[in-house]
Amino acid sequence: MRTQIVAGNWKMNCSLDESLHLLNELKLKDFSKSNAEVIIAPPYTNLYPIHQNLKNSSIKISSQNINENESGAFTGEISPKMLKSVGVEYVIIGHSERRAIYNESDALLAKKVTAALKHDLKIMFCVGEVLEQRKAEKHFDVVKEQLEKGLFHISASEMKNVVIAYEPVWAIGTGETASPEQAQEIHEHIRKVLAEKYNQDMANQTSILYGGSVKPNNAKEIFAKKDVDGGLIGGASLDADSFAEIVMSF
Ligand code: G2H
Repeated sequence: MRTQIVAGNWKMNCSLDESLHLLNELKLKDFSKSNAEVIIAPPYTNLYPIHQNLKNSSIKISSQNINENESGAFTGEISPKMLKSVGVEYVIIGHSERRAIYNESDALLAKKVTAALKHDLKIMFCVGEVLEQRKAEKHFDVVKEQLEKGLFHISASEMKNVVIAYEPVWAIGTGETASPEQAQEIHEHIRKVLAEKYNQDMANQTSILYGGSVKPNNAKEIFAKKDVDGGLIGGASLDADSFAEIVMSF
């Protein structure tokens, strides 16, 4: 059976005090009632204090980004080794905001994937089409190309450390959500692409998350689809009750 995951992407929100407050609220929730693995991705500045405050909790920590280099003159950047040293287990790579606002190319994302794996960091690799591509019915091709160019240079055994997050850009932070059927259709496509590149076993074992305006009132029906293995949650992850309700949808 695949690992079910609910990950909260806090984006550029929460000062240190606010992060610790949110964390304390999350720690009061009984996530053992859910089958999902719970991950939070706070901003860089709050990773270490959160790690320190997470002792004895099953919640795992992710960063929202990573630099592809080992070390050196890269002002403002954070290396894989630094992330590892503050207790980070996962990294988000290829979020559409990084692709669009910071012009992160498929080639750069491929380097980030290699760097993360080299340092034993697990990856949540994001793919997803923009509205024009969806309207032109190019979404299947777009997602396949993003996987081929950013991820498929790694081996089948390395894929065990990768989770894929499908996030249609038109549904991110907009209140628009893909319907459960739209999510299922493209998740099934992603699994087929994985099987063609690697093998069916690998495809069956890979968790594929949905992201894009997941809220407590729509999580259950999206997560009920057979190829949807969880969610990458933005806005709703900033409220402990909402996030916990989404986690409990499993
Ligand atoms: C998509 C998602 C989290 P939101 O970016 O990755 O954000 O749930 O706010 O649409």
